[in-house]
Amino acid sequence: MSTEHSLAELQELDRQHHLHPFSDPRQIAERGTRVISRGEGVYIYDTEGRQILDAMSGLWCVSLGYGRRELIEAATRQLETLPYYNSFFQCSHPPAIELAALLADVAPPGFSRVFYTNSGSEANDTVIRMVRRYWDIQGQPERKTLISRRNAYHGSTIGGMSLGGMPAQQAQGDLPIPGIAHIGQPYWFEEGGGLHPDEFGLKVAGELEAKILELGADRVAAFIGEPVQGAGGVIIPPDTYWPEIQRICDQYDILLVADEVITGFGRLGEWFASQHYAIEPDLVIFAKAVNGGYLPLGGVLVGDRVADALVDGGGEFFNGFTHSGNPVACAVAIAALQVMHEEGIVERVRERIAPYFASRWQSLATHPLVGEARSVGLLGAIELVADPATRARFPPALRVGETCRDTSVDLGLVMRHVRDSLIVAPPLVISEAQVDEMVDKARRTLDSVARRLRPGA
Ligand code: PXG
Repeated sequence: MSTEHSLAELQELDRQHHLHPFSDPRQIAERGTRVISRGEGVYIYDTEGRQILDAMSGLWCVSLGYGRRELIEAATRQLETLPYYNSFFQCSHPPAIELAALLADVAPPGFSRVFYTNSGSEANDTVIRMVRRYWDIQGQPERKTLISRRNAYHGSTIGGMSLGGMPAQQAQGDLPIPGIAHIGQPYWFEEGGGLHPDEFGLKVAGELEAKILELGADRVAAFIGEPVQGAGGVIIPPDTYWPEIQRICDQYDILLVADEVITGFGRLGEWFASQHYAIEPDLVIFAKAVNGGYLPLGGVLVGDRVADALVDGGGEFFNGFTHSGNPVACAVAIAALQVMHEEGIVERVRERIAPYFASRWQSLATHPLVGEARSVGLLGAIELVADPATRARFPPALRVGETCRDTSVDLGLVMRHVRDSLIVAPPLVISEAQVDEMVDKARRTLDSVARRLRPGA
């Protein structure tokens, strides 16, 4: 159908009939949507055939690039064999079973079971109910509260967004729901002031202990965090942060939930970022790159402590979705894991491409618009500032981050902006030459915006 319409017609139909997630309809009406019609490798193409390097892997998910034959063929085969069956009421099917076993193989030690959802949001909602169920089974039903963080993102369902920590988003729909508390975030560049990053890491981790003591440890069910906050702006915690969070969770017997929707499946050069940061979570949330982002699939890796309780003492857990463990989505995930094993994708990220990306990305740090360039694995951020020496920001009305984002797309590079920072999460299969292209386009973006901000300079 899309081939029958010109770009202008598609944009008009989009405006008339399609309500978009996280988009201002007035902006869409004024500027039209960017209509992407094809993808190949790390590149996407718009309806006019223009090639754009997708340094966001779609929305952090197309980790193996577009057009992978193995994934397409796995989906096709499964559609022909069994496009749908469910896993409710003692039913199962080979793709969900085989994928569960493969996930147990790559999961951190102590994980042998998985609960499937279609998305990260549903997985977070599942976790809220699962940790409360766990404490019910333990005879501690008053342990209800989950502690999360400001500027976290855990999805956009009522539960996911309640766990999230973005006040403007939560104001829509009267969130958070009861039983969710928030502490600060380990965002040194924005909030660290004059503290050394290590000191700052300990300080914000200490807020967890203070919150537990305020609420009473016997009322706290779990702490949840993204190992690296993604949508919040690729916030890379100081080295001291996670060890201290782990210590506090252990001391007060609080379940630790790692939301690895963005960081899972090789993004940091380990299968999971929990391994990179030596976090020992009780539950791991995943989605996105589990099947290269080709079809909706998410879930919760359930550590043995919680899984054993659910299995041995729980009876029926009233939670699940029509498409929990959809066979086609699972078949593509099996193919994606096979590609990752065969091509050594995780090792390639850790040993080759992440170090190369880090050095090239760091070269942007001296640009006059840049206050900090940071990266971990294949996640990168740059902080846009009016004065690198004082970290002073531009006036928000100038919308410098958004201008940079728009300019970069015009130059053939998808970056995302979060307020006045720019972030990237390129496909794990990106080559060195494509990293060069990405960083060169990012630099040209900064040059172009700097010229507009300071015409005389
Ligand atoms: N947890 C984390 C850490 C996420 O990043 C979700 C949960 C929710 O997953 P689903 O599959 O329900 O979307 C996410 C999703 C962005 C952006 O622009 C980030 C996400 C989704 C859409 C846009 O940064 N993250």
